[in-house]
Amino acid sequence: MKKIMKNFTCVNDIENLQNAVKEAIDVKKNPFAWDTLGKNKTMLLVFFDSSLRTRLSTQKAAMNLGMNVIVLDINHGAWKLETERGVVMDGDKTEHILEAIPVMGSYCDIIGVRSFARFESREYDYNETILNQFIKYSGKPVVSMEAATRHPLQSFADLITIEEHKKTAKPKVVLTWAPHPRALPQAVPNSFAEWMNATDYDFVITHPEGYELAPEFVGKAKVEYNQRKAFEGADFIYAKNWSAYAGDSYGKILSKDRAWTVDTEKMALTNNAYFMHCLPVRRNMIVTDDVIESPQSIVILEAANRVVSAQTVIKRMLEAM
Ligand code: AN0
Ligand code: CP
Repeated sequence: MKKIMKNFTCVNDIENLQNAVKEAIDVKKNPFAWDTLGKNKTMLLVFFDSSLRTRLSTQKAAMNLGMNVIVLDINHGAWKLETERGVVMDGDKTEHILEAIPVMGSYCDIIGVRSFARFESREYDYNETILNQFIKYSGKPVVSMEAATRHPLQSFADLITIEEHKKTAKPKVVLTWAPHPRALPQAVPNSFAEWMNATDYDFVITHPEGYELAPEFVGKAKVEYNQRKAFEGADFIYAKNWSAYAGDSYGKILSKDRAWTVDTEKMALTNNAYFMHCLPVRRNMIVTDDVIESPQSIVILEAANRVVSAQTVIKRMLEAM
């Protein structure tokens, strides 16, 4: 059956999760089975923000499908873009995004976009203003490579990794906040929560007071403010820092409390849980050296699965063309 996928921005774009994981495992086993699917097709990857994994894994995924790939760092070599309509462009911005997007779209068949939350306005970020302009004006299928509110390629890779490692049908998965020196977006935890809520796992979120995620992402998850209690019996610990979402504290750091760092003593409370993090990770802020280097740490396998999630998504888009 042909699966139509126009854009990939959230869990709903993947439809049946079990089928998607099965397809991903097939892709992983035989990555070159579809190496002519993307012949003479071009993937353009546009970065407004830094990346190591997303840049390399998405490129590799498209190459495995026989595509040509172009990567553009907007902030290095392209013109400075104005993103607001109606602005008199007499400042340092040379080009408007409303021309730049359809031009970029005219050079490719699929377009990937990375554009983080800016923290200037919660409304601007949570409306996914930049990503939605790409969807509206590029004329091509759009893959989110982490937008303001979600990081679906990461969450899909996380789900694949959990499915590969789980020892029970419904593992206990704990998303834990951990400290970080800079204000980070909620995209990774939002997205992880959205994907976990689409499974039947026992899903728990733990964070200090004030770090509540948007209710639409918390969904049916259990929120436990006592990190140690949350860790009890966990099969997977998924660590991530995020800044506050709520009202006036949106985008702010409320705590850098290293009592929340994931360490050996806390991991001992779990059911010999696997440790996960999307990377890049700050050692001894988010997680101690001992935990990230332990045999239970699957962060490298998790990152490797980014090729698998991206290839499954791009394959579906090519099949729908
Ligand atoms: C980004 C974030 O937290 O969204 C990207 C993670 C994949 N992390 C940093 O900026 C450190
Ligand atoms: N996990 C992840 O998306 O990493 P990069 O920011 O390096 O792409």
